[in-house]
Amino acid sequence: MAEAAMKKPEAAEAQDLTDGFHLIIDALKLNGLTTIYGVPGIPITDFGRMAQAEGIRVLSFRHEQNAGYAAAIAGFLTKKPGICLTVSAPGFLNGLTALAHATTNCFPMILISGSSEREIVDLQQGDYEEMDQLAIAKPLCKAAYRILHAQDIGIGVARAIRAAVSGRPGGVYLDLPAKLFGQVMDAEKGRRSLVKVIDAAPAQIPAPASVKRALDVLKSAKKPLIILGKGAAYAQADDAIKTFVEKSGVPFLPMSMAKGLLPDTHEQCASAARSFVLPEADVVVLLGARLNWLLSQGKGKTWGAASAKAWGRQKFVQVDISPTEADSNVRIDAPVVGDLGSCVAALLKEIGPSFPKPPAEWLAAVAERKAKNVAKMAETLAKNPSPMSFQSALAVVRDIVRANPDAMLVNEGANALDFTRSIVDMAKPRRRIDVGTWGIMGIGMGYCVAAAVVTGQQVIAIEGDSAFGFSGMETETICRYGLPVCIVVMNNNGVYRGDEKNASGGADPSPLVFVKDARYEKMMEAFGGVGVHVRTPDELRRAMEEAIRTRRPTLVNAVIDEGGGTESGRITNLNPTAAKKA
Ligand SMILES: Cc1ncc(C[n+]2csc(CCOP(=O)(O)OP(=O)(O)O)c2C)c(N)n1
Ligand SMILES: [Mg+2]
Repeated sequence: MAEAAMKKPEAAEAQDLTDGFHLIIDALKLNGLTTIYGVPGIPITDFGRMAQAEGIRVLSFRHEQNAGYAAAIAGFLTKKPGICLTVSAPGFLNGLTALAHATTNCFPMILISGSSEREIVDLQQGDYEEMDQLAIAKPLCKAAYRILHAQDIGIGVARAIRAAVSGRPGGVYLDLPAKLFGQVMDAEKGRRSLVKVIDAAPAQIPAPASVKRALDVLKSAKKPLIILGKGAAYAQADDAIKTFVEKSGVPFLPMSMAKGLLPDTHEQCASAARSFVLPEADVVVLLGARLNWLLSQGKGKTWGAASAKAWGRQKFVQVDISPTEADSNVRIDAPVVGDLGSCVAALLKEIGPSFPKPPAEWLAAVAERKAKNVAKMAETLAKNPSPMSFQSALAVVRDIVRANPDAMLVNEGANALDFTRSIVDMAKPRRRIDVGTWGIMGIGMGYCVAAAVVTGQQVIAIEGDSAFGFSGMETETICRYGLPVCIVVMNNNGVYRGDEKNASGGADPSPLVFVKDARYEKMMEAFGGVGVHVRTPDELRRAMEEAIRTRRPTLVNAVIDEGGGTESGRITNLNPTAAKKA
């Protein structure tokens, strides 16, 4: 009954009219976009209600940034744009970080924001939540559009979808002024104005000559290496990628969100020998991985060069959807431009059964280094110190993830991130989602909600205590929707570590430390979820097993040695230091 009342105004029904509200809903549904992540308010409150009434899943968050991160990662997981819905000015701005994050990470997302009266905003006459949102969004996304008239909704939504998913995916901004929602038009004309987007992300086939060149370069290698990036994970070409890597016999390194494309336990996986294979390799095949800071821009000591800006001696094959990615940092000897799936299919077709395997000495050297590092790590993992170390806690998480290979793993923090990435093996593609290109804190709870909603799987979130704080209020959202999320807060009392002192000797704590022994688990209890405080690996194991068995929203507050972390985790070297001599 309430549904019918919300559907359409009586009068409009009688005259067979439709309105902006319903045209937007119909346009989204027509294109299979059936989940919205957002925060309600003027001018989109009714829109959210009506969308829910019309069968769209509308997930309300406590802060737009978290809704935006949810939309962004939903885009990564589904190859359809994730939809975030925000109110004007402040809500829009809160969502904007996530839109920029989506663009930087090449995730398809559409930020739909209500906006205030154009004529008042443009004359700067002080409207409610006045802001020229389109202009502000533009530099932070792949494309930005505004729809002024109901008859343009079909085309506007279609353009937004195409821009988000075609070519290199990214964030798109769609500005919907308040007046648009209420506009009416003939229902039949409205229906005909809608556009079902055909082939939104068309295959982009690589040039045959580029494929041949790439394989020639690879064939010439004495010490080849394949690096899998999250572009390879995004492509959902898992079988082809696995076959290519296995047929080539080349050791591979997964970037963190590409972990699981091939299992981390695969014999060709060189993760445990990363610092050996990067400087030693002579030919590197980049599959959907960019040579950004995460790979030291392809140069410097990481790659065996003499100094920070110098190039190593590697030759690079780069497979990427964007033609301008090649030569962005160092020379690319064989660029292969196309969508990852088509490129790998083309490489596979050409590779043939007689393709030479990498020299045995190289494989043996990688295997030897790997074995040494794995043995060293096993020693650390076997220890059982009190309080727990990151490693002794994560040894438990590793076992739990191994036993639940379909579970989604969300991960953020500094030490909490770096240790998890290296200790917790992934067995399947797109199960690990993390801070991405920016090393951004705050993605945690938004990612948890989207991961649970999109996959229906158990979600395990390994969170630094600082990282968790950025989105912790969404524990209410997780409880409200009853999502199977188990959050483990690696509680070391602060950012990087919890034992730092105020150098002035004053009463304020160091900028890096928090309230000692904070009881984060009570946040989950406050909303009806399960909170557990654990001090030992056994307690942690029991709490996680119980969370997974019951699928109840759970927060495990894991007490970790406050002196066990290092500044910025693995990227201490990126902190600026003064050049002056001591
Ligand atoms: C949005 C954002 N703000 C700030 C930072 C800087 N930063 C990097 S890691 C981090 C928190 C690290 O502490 P925690 O999450 O507790 O991890 P730990 O190293 O203690 O395990 C912060 C604030 C960031 N990366 N992103
Ligand atoms: Mg911490």
